[in-house]
Amino acid sequence: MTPGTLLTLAPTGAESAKADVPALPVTVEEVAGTARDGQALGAAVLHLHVRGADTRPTLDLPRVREVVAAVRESSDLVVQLSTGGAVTDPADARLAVLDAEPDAASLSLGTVNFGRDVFYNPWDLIVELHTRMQQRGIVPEYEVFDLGQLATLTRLLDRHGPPHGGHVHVDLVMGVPGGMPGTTAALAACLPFLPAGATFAATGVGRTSLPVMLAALSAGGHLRIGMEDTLTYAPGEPVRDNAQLVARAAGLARIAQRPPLSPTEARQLLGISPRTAPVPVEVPR
Ligand code: KMH
Ligand code: ZN
Repeated sequence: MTPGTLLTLAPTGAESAKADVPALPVTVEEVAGTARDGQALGAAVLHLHVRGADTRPTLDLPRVREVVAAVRESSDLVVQLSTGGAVTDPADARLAVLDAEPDAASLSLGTVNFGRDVFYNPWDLIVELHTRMQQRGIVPEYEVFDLGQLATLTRLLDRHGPPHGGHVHVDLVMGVPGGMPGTTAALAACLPFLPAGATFAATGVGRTSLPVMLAALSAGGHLRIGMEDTLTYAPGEPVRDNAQLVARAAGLARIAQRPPLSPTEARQLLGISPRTAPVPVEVPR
């Protein structure tokens, strides 16, 4: 059993509009504050989609660099940039995100229906992301939306070698309309197909958030939480802010006797070099 729980905070995503969800962090200051508060409550990794000054999703490199720098100023979180972006983003712009020099980046392992849209992840893009991350010392988090994408991961590692840092970490993204359901049975079905030595986290989108969290903890997995995936805290009760979701996940992790890992411990687990000057943030254990 893994000793602690890696909490990845995905605070914003590319799908919700600020006008519809005022608590969504979109400005540089809001994202930096969310990172600081998230770390104080137990988050160790920030899965980051950047918004422009107009609050809409953007892959504009100067803006991405600005937000990455602000997060590093305000927290010690591992900065994991999304290379998934929005469903409308072209492959070259998604690849260019790596130029912002994050610690880590997401890497989606297959095309999936995404509600009424299609999230395109053809094999050649997967290979290009994997090999560019190897070359640049960026650690991937492999995003898996369906069971067959774990077979793609095995093929990728067999043909193109291990990721930078040598450790394979997978996030099972469950409950997307078009992907695998957010159920204990689906999570359990994935586990035998993880590469040897890999760790996994799970994310339950929407109302699957809580059952997926409990299933992942019971199976020794880690957690991704945040307003990218979950906007309702309980039936009829909108999420107040990302801190509320981190606090709930940290509490469940402590109940499972696998308390949240610090950013330093997360770096060790994921094979990311330590930060030279960590930002001191008090974390209750
Ligand atoms: N926004 C989704 C289309 C990722 O960040 O890598 C893709 C996504 C996955 O969120
Ligand atoms: Zn994302």
